[in-house]
Amino acid sequence: NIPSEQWAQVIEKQGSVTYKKIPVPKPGPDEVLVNVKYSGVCHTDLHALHGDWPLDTKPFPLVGGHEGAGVVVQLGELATELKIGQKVGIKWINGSCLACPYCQRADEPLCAKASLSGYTVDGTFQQYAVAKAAHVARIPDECDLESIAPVLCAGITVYKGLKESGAKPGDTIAIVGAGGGLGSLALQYAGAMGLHAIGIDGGDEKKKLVEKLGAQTFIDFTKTKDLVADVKAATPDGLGPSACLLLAVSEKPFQQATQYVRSRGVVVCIGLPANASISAPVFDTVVRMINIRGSYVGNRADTAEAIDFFRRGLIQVPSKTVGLSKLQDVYELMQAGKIAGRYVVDTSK
Ligand code: 8ID
Ligand code: ZN
Ligand code: ZN
Repeated sequence: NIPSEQWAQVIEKQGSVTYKKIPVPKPGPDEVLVNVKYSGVCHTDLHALHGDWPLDTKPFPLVGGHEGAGVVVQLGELATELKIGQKVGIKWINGSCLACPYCQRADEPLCAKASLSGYTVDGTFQQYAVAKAAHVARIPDECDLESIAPVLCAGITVYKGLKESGAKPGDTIAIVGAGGGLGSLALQYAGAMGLHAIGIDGGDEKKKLVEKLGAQTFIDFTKTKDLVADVKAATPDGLGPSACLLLAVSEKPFQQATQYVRSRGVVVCIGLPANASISAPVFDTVVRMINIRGSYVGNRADTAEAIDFFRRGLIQVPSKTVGLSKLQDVYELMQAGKIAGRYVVDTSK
């Protein structure tokens, strides 16, 4: 009983979405059709809406969304490893070639042929979406689809970023953009991994959330007179955090992090502000042995691990749910920087 039409939020022109009925897509042989119940709204969806990245989307109409949690309702003939009714997630990496040198080493986010949900293929802001069977996230039956949705991009990405940071239990890590979607999950993954977190963001609502999620210190970037000194002072020995996760959608913190991270520290770039660069003095980078690196979502094993942290009850996602029909309102709040945590949309409303 798969309908032929469904509700979706469609980008027909840059900058706005239209809530309308569109045909239900059909899965190819190596794909599944997923009845998306809930989808998180990631800041990446806003970048897609505005077209502010140096990467083309598919031609419009485009359905955004890549934190979709739902159940399998139809299997392509080769998708024998999944079952009808099974809980799955559609993540940013919708599919990859599985054959190139990166895919062979399970670095599938680096695959030049990777398809991206809600960007190069239609995503999860619709009731029925298609994804490659090999790539859909396997969600254990006991997990609640509404609360796990944000794990499917935000959770995987920050979990991977924390692994890339090399931080060890007992280390202090700075989380920049700590009150946003990725940030609020980063605080909890960091806590579950035995790290101390310094949360950096702006405003009292984000301060409250960041402290509730276990940060040892909150630093308000809109109020501090010397952010670099404040971050260093927040570490027990005053030498600065061992690592920093940059999740903010703004260039300035990318320049600051190399100054407050401790010597031999790791600066992990994850946020993707439009037209931004990162630069650091060569002298300091050399004599303080600073590492600057990027981290991009996660592979299928990172996905399974990030989901397992959630299954074990270690990750509570601070989210608000509204109907899919209200997506434009969510985008406006996000644009204004007013979202503490994550918004999730319910595709049935
Ligand atoms: O794989 C990846 N690398 C990946 C995966 C998913 C998302 C990258 N991203 C990118 C998104 O495209 C976006 O550019 O990460 C960025 C953050 O996504 P998000 O967490 O979904 O965005 P948000 O909920 O709007 O949170 C951003 C937070 O940054 C704060 C804001 O106040 C907000 O809470 N922030 C800003 I803007 N400037 C700041 C600053 N100077 C700042 N926090 C501290 N200092
Ligand atoms: Zn995302
Ligand atoms: Zn590949």
